[in-house]
Amino acid sequence: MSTFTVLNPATEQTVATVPSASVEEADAAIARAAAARAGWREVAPGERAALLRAFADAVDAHIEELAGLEVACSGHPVGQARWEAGNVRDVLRYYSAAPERLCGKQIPVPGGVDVTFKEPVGIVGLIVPWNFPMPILGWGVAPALAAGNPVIAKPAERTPLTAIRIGELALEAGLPEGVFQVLPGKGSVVGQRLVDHEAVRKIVFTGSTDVGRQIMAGCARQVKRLTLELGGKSANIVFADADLERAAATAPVAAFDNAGQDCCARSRILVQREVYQRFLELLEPAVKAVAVGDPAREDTEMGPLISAEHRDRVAAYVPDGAPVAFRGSAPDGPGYWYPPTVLAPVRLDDPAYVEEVFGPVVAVVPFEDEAQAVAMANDTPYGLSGSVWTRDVGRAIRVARAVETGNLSVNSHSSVRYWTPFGGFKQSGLGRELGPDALDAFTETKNVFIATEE
Ligand code: TAP
Repeated sequence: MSTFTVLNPATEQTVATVPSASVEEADAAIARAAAARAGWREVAPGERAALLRAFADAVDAHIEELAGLEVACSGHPVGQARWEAGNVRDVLRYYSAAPERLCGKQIPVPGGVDVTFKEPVGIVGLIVPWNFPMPILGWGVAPALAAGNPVIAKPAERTPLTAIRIGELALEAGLPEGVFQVLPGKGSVVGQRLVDHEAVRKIVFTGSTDVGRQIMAGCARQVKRLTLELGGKSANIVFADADLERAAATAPVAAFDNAGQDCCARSRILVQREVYQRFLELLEPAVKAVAVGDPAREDTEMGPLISAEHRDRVAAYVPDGAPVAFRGSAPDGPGYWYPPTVLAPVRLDDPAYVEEVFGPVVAVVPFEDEAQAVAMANDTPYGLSGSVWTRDVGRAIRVARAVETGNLSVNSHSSVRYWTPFGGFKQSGLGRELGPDALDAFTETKNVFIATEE
């Protein structure tokens, strides 16, 4: 049996050794899901809702345990990890209201009655990345189960522990066997099998754009349903009339949350030329104040990167001689630490400005006017997130509409809430998660005409 060693990224110590499933084990899990499918679909809506609420309660009763696992496995600051476990609970509760509201339509037609039904799509394969192991799991599992589908989740190899525990909690809460399974293993083995197996009817993938492209090609062979949440290179656009103090105070969170390993990271800060210097002066103390260190401490704001390889990848974006304007701190000694780093001025063809770094590196560049700000924000194959800072309401709306991304915030650093839609334009993804419409991704509309004429 092959295994994967989970390391604590803050200490480099072994946390656990986890079995890595084979293709045969993936097939066995798919067979269990297939056996559970009809039974889960037939569970009465109110009962399915009650089971999801019981599942949410079980997660709620284990927030500290789950947070502790995420601190050890992913290096997330404990306060953040608690929020992430709470997000799984909240998303389960939100979608527990769905089974009793999966309403179809009655459409007027001559000669009879026409009704539509929202049928479950079938077995869902959920492929989760390492950067937000709990929330991204919950965003797929909760609506998929609510819509009546069995789910097989494949966590990332580096961060399987919280998913495994959440899978156990689902069983303890009373979900029938086979309805929600967690199958740790390699993407190229288990993930690929979920894509290739004909009994799996839908894939939900979050991860890199390169792997997303391969998965899309794989799904095309069977016209398999697919939701993709991929990379980003989002812009934080600061106009001269903005509340510069607030924009600068929140820019570090927007760029360095989860050590920048966040697809929504606003890793390009575009600042109107007349306030560019002033903004940098305000940003410097905010960046230096980010508390980087032991993720188990309550006051830590930023932990380590996920792995030594990933730290090397991030560091390659800041070679010797890179235009580092200023940096925050990072501990010495064991752990995959990298300090919050601000690049300015940068060339617009600098890879750190163009590519997704997925680490705590942000580039600050000036712009002249609104048209240029929008053009610069859109000059990327990605389109996931972004922010606009201005006191001019008309401009806020114009720019928010003109920037080609799926989630924007105005005068705020954050735009993700479980009851509002989340997803990308362009190469940042396909489809939407969260919010009321996410159920559509896990159901097929069936149209039935019933003749009433004699
Ligand atoms: P990936 O390497 O793309 O891995 C994501 C998941 O896919 C992992 O579980 C991985 O398994 C699996 N996988 C790898 N190859 C596969 C294949 N051929 N078939 C099926 N599954 C496969 O990304 P990552 O390194 O985990 O995460 C970082 C990237 O994800 C960043 O670029 C980031 O932008 C993006 N991301 C985007 C979002 C959203 S919401 N848009 C959220 C998080 C991350 P292994 O564990 O074996 O590698």
